[in-house]
Amino acid sequence: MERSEAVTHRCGQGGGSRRQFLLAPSAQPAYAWLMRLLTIPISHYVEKARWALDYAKIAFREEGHAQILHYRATLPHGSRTVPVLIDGTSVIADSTAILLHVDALAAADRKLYPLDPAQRKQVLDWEDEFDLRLGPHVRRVGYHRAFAMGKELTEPLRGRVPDWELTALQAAFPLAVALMRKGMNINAKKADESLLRVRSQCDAVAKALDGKDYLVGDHFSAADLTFAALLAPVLVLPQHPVRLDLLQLPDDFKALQTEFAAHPAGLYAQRLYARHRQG
Ligand SMILES: N[C@@H](CCC(=O)N[C@@H](CS)C(=O)NCC(=O)O)C(=O)O
Repeated sequence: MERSEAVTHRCGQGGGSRRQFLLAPSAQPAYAWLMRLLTIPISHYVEKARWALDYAKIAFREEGHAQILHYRATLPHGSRTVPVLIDGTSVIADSTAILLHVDALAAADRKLYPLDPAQRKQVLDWEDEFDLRLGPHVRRVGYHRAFAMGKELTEPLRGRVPDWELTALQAAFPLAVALMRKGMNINAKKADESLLRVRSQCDAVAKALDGKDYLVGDHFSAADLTFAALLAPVLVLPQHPVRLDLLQLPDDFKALQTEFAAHPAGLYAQRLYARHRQG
């Protein structure tokens, strides 16, 4: 009889907030496989997972999907959100759980979590903080301003999602925007509130860095990676594998980019991309 292998990853171990993820077994047979990463290519949580896999030099296949249509790929694996990593029989449906999984496989010089328990806790605490208090606000501000681009916003998906999904998303763009506005509570008032939250997170990071290169200890860690990946949508960085064309962006989005690119925390994120985002 086939055993139903439910794996639980605890995230934020030792940290203030605790999140648990029950991982459903995959239907994929357990023989030589390439890991699969189910994505919405422009998602910043996806970029966090993708960067960690690239940094660990782990081969994987990205299976990109258009927003909303991604449910066809993720719901059978028990997740509404991307990224979802499928590694043999394990399905890992959360970016922090993915980073922990990847880290366990990474070579010693490519680890993103320190071995020292106190430093490890600090890294996980920062990561939780960014996941919960930075990512959703960057997304809300970014989408609110980028929606004005209309269908152009979907162009970075070309070649990264099935053609029919892009065609469908573009054909139903106003409906998709309405659903996303509702699902993520995106409106002018909320976007303004989120902008204040992004600013205060950036100020807190700049204060914590206090001239240092990295948030915890002397090494690049999951804390640094998470901050840079989750702020990246408003920075529009040249090293980002999936980015919007800055010239095409609405003026109020360009203003966002100008503001955060010049912020000390934005400069730190840009340094992290330049130094550590080769893959
Ligand atoms: N806690 C999750 C959050 C991931 C997340 O919010 N993903 C968004 C894309 S940026 C998503 O899939 N949203 C689709 C939905 O909620 O329906 C993680 O860290 O992986």
